[in-house]
Amino acid sequence: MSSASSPLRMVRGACGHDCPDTCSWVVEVRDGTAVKLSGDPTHPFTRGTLCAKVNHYLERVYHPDRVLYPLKREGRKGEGHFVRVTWDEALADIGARLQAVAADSGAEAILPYSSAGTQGLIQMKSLDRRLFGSMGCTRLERNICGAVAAAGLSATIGTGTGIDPEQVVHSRFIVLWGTNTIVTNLHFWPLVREAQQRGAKVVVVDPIRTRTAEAADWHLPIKPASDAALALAMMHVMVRDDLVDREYVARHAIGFDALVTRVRDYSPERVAHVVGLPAGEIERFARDYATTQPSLLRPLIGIEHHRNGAMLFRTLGCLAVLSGSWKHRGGGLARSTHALQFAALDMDRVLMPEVYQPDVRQLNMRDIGKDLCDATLTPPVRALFVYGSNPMVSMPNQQRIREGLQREDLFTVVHDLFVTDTARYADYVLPATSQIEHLDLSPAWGHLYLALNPPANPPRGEALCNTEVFRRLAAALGRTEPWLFESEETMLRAALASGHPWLEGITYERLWEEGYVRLNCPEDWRPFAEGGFATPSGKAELYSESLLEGGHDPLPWAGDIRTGDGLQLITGKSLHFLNSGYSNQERHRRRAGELLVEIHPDDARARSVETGTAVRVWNSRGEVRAVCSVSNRVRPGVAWMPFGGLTDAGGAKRSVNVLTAEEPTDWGGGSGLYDAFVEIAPVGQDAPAVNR
Ligand SMILES: Nc1nc2c(c(=O)[nH]1)N[C@H]1C(S)=C(S)[C@@H](COP(=O)(O)OP(=O)(O)OC[C@H]3O[C@@H](n4cnc5c(=O)[nH]c(N)nc54)[C@H](O)[C@@H]3O)O[C@H]1N2
Ligand SMILES: Nc1nc2c(c(=O)[nH]1)N[C@H]1C(S)=C(S)[C@@H](COP(=O)(O)OP(=O)(O)OC[C@H]3O[C@@H](n4cnc5c(=O)[nH]c(N)nc54)[C@H](O)[C@@H]3O)O[C@H]1N2
Ligand SMILES: [Mo]
Repeated sequence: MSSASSPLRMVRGACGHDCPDTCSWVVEVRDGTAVKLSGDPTHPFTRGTLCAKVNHYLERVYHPDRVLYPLKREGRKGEGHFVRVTWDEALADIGARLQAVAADSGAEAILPYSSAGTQGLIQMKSLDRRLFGSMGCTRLERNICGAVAAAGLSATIGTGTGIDPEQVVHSRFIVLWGTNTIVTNLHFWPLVREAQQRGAKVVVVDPIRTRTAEAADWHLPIKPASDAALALAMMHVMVRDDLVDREYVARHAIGFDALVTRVRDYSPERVAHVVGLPAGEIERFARDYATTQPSLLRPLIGIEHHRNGAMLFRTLGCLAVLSGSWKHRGGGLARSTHALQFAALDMDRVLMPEVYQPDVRQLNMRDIGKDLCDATLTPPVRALFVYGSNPMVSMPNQQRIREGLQREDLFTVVHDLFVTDTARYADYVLPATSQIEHLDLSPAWGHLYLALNPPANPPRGEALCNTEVFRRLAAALGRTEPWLFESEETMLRAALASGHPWLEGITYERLWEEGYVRLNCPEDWRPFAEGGFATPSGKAELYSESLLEGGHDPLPWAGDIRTGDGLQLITGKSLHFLNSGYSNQERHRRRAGELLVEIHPDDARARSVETGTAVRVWNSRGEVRAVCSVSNRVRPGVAWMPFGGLTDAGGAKRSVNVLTAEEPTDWGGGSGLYDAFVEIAPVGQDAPAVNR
């Protein structure tokens, strides 16, 4: 090592990926280059370990395929041929094109499209919302992740969140309900293990024997989408055997008598074939759950991707109320903490909803393919501005999205770090900064720490962060209002100055000093020990008048469990990809290996396929090639494939969203991604040899 090189600088920051953990990290920088990035061992929740992806984050930052300059399309959409242009040229043209669309068809013909590619506070949403909102562009319903869970739970308990996840160490009966903790929420697992070592029982409810299920004390391999039926059967047992916390329910809930009548229909014997579990096992699960206090339900996101997703969450809410577990430290239900973080921060000041044009049309992000192809939409979508999202891979019905993006009369801009599958169809690709190249605040959705992420390094090439792109775009559009040009620091200070007690003493300066700070949530915080639910009635609503008004059953029920021909395809998150991210990187592709479809031995036999057989996986929407893996990790009737991976760019046609449809959930505006049905046959064989 040369002695002339400047000293090593250590910069504390935090991961910005769409993941509950929001790991704190330390970046080591020498001569303007980040040379090492490692977990910050002092962080009480993430404890210095990083995941299989972020361990190699610097490879992503310095990847040869990073987009370093603005690119303009040459050749046909989808071919991926671009030429370098300057930011000024790009923004002048983009500005002029957006203005022309707005003048011609109205600003609603412009669709801004983003998700949580970075989930930092201001890079995810701030100046973009102000700019597009004040122009009157179509408003995107960003309901692909978490909105259904929140809507379903809210119907019962008035919120989509619950207790502080760190309190799990005090639980004695932990149900990881449709969440693959070890893969998707790694840093929660050591706390679960700590509880387990103190005598807690860990149960996993999942149709797949995931890594998490394998590490649990008890795995209930439920049939997909039947969780509400299981929860109702548990309530049946609790009512029948007098295991309901009657005092808690009498004081803090409404609709108990009606619920008692409802759960009569859900005896374990009657429900057994619906949920695919023996009645005796349901009985035992119900009794153990009710009698081992504190008991904690831990769902995250996965189960909301069914058409009855909101109802699945609503019934879990009811279960926690009947058990009275909210009274106990470590009891109740623990889900995303985003609502708590965002309630503490002054988000109105950041988002400025008061400057938005009223009554503009809303389009759901799930429907992007359908909407882009819909010539009858008034106005049709004529310009699309994508940032922090890769809808070609992550949204349902990929063929239709491709068809929409291929439209010659659609003007598309994509701001990203890489030429993603979506970006290949763009007229302009704009280079985005990585997390170590921009300033942000990272509110976690898996815990209650707030972290500051200062830039450790200048951006590579001409990459710009989201906020800077929207400032420059506002200028290109001839806008001059000062609130379109606020600095990152001004917005972050404003967000922190909410006056919320959980932010008292948590200043911008302190965050620079300490890196991360825990919100001032009381140590032993039991949000609903004394009721206080934020529902219309102020009580937990086992019977919901608001649902009735919305045209739903006011009482919990099994929900519309989707059935179909063939195997039900579950496409969950995978270890080596972060949604579609990392799938362009050799290391992660190699580790993920070939695209597998896992099915049960009975289903394999019926289709004359075995482990290693190259198969087609298809339905009426399209087809994906995969390699079959026969295993009893998967229950009969279910096929498992990992979500993520490349399509065009890798030439591998891997995206499982070829097979999913834009099917809405019962309420909450989400997507029934996991209610796809497929057939499987060896490559070269037209029809499966199945006896139905
Ligand atoms: N490694 C990695 N981590 C990630 C991500 C990633 O892509 N990779 N993505 C991040 C994001 S955006 C999110 S939203 C979270 C999601 O975190 P999770 O909610 O934990 O993830 P999912 O894989 O969507 O679903 C979890 C489990 O639900 C199961 N499941 C499916 N249908 C049913 C059902 O009907 N009933 C029951 N009981 N279980 C069912 C699936 O088999 C799966 O194992 O993970 C985050 N963390
Ligand atoms: N079949 C199936 N489909 C699914 C799911 C599933 O489980 N199964 N899960 C669903 C869920 S829960 C989610 S959250 C969605 C995720 O869907 P998306 O939000 O589309 O997620 P990603 O594919 O990770 O795309 C995020 C993009 O943002 C880019 N990015 C990162 N940081 C920045 C930045 O600072 N600025 C800009 N401009 N770009 C940045 C990344 O490079 C990446 O290309 O997918 C959904 N789709
Ligand atoms: Mo997500």
